[in-house]
Amino acid sequence: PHTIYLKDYTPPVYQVETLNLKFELGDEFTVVTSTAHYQRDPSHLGNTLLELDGEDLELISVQLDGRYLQVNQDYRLTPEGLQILTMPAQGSLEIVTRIYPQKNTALEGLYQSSGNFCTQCEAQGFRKITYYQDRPDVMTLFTTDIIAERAKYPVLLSNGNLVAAGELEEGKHWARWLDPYRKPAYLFALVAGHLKHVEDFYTTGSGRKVTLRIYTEPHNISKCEHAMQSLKRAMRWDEQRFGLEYDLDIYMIVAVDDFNMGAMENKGLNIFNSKLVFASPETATDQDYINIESVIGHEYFHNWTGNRITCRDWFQLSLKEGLTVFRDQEFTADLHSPAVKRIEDVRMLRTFQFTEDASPMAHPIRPASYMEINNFYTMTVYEKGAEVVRLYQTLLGRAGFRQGMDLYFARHDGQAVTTEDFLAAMADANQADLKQLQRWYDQAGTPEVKVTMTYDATAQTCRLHCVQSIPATPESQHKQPQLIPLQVGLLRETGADLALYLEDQPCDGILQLTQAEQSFRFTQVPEQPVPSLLRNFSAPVRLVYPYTEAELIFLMKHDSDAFNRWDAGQRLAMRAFESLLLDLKQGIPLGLSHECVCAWQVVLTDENLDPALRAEALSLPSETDIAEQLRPADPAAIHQVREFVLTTLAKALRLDFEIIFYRLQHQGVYQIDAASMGKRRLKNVCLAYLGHLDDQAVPALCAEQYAQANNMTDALAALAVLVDIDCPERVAALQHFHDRWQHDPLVMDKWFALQASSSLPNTLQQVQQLLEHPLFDMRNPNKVRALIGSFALRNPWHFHAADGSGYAFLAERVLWLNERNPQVAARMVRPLINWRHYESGRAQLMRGQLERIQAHQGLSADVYEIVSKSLA
Ligand code: B3K
Ligand code: ZN
Repeated sequence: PHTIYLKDYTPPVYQVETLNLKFELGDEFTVVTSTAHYQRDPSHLGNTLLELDGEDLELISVQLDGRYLQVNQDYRLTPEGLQILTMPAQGSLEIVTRIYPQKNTALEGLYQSSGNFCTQCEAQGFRKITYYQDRPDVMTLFTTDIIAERAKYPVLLSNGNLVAAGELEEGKHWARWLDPYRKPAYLFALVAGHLKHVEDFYTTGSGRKVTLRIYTEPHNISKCEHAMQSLKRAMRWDEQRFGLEYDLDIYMIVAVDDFNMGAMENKGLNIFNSKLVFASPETATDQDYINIESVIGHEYFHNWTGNRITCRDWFQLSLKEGLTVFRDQEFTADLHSPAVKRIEDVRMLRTFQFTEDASPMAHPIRPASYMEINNFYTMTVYEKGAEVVRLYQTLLGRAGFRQGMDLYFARHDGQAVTTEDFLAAMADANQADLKQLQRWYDQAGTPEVKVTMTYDATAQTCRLHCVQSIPATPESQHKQPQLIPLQVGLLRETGADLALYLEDQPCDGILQLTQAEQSFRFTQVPEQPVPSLLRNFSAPVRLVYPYTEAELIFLMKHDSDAFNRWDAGQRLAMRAFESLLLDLKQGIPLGLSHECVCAWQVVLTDENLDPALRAEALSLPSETDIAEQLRPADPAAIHQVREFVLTTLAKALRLDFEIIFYRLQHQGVYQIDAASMGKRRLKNVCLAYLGHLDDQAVPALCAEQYAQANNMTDALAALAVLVDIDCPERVAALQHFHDRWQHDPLVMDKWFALQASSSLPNTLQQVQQLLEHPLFDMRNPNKVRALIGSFALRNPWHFHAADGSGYAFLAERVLWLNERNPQVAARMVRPLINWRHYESGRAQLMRGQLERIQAHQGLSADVYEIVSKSLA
């Protein structure tokens, strides 16, 4: 595999005016006829080579303006595709290819899922359908004809509007779809199958009536209502918040069981992993409901940020993904609790993106090079990308941000653009100088901001001294300072916020860090304050400040910023873990300070605090978080120390946990509003703590909740506690769950995932046995993620078993997947890549498995890129 560089970008020589596709879908193979009208860019006078991408295609014929072309004379086949050697300035090319969707296990291009046809073209799947310039800066008008047997494939769908349909001989039928908007090939979609749909309508702000449809296999048709309502909420929200209306007469979503990712924003025809569509109280958790709403929103929002304005090239991926994630975050925040949403997003960012940014795969949100673009659909491009978009809003305010968006659409609608174009629109609309923000796009690594404070009682001034540094990452050793908005507050002894004056000027609390080292002097500060720093997580950085335990406890109680109240608790816990790990090493008996325990008691019992926020505060940093922050990591010690803290809190606060648990126990009719979800969350956090008590009553309590639950959230929460306890109730509940849900693959994914994350000693053995379970299927990405992904990512203690058995298991699965589904294989190998962060014994074992994978013959580009970079 070779490396592709951003600096080598050149615009396409030919553009395509129209593209007509004809699919003859068969039992064994599919014949694709593509007719494209090409137009050479007038600036390229002499260039007559037209290069088309193609992969795994059987070429049948090529015609130029009605004349059959001869191989080697008129065209040439290369490992990358097809070259037309004598292409005129304009001409129609008809290419016929044969493809084998039924044999497509990579789930990229045209493939089958549950016997139905579907496509996944982003990023470069279209080249597995026909020879074409498979790059996002080639946009054209698509017309798609689909021909198939009516009995097997009664529903035939593609992008845009259905313009004609009819019957053919031998039980076949056809349909023609026309998409009136120019689009790149990655947004093409086709679906054919035995599907049912639910239908609803949405009237846009300007009064156009849009038909909304969700297609599924018939047995799931009753589980689409939440997705439909979510879609309508998203359509309304985008009009209200960004003034953006939908632009076609129909919006279709198709749910499929076999899908590499979550969902895909194909124009007018989204294809979704069924996991992100189906919901009913019995089968979906609160988190599933929220995820569905957010991803339905995300794909819908892409219609403007991604489809109407797309990326010039794949290095610009964050242009659409960072922006669209930011939009879906704001959507969820506006509809539910902004504080809870912020906390959850930051928790995920810190656990997974910070880890990625400190790994051998670290890359800027706009990478400068890649081998396999599918490896760059990352936490960095998506989540850090969204944080960078948020920087604009923090700096410009909501209104300024909106003006920037308006200008971005006004300038670039219908175009394929770059992240610089986005930055320029934001800057120009606000007459602001944002040049320094460019560094966020070009430099990888999580910036560290070290703050110290000095207070001068005589002058009544308070100085914050800030030092920023960005760690070296593979793409560069020396970094330039970035523009970091640091939102701060100063708390009085009463806990109230002081009014802020910077050098006697009133200040809104947002400090702009632009240099490696910088001081800010607050005046009119009558008493020594406690600083609240990086409020609402105003930038994706690691903030370092020498807080005392007492100061953190004070912030936990008083900070007016809900995010920082939560974060103070996380810092307090992290401090405790750090010192306990030292004690453990030195053989000192473990203990937790009385003040610490009381601090959590205060949060737990604070009836004025939103239950969801109390639940967040009680959810301590995960073992993965601890491993990432306290290196080199010893996963066994981390597990022991974290269990110690949970058990200590459970014992000390048992009565409080019980009181709250019993008070929230029965809530009557299941509702999915934020308040009900918050209560369930708090109740189940209490149950999880109680699960750490060595008490006969606990399994019984869980078994009872499991049996009584009228919703999946409560049932699963009880089961999650039971899977960590070796008791008859565990066996009975797992068996019951299996028997009750064996007909429902999505629910069974939860059953597999639960067992893979168990802390009981024989978990790896259990996981290996589950591979053989009749309902397990290695070819289904959801199953792989549920069983193998959960084990490697959600069960660090067992995955990092000191004998290396977890690593060997993962490597073997990666090699199995490598042959069949490289994208999923490359995802699964990632838990090994941060081997340098672990103590030397484990580090060597992890490296050994990476070397074993690297030595394998026939490694896909996807896996090769990750493994070779992590060993470099
Ligand atoms: N754009 C798709 C991701 C496609 C992944 C290609 N390997 C989903 C999304 O971000 O909305
Ligand atoms: Zn997206």
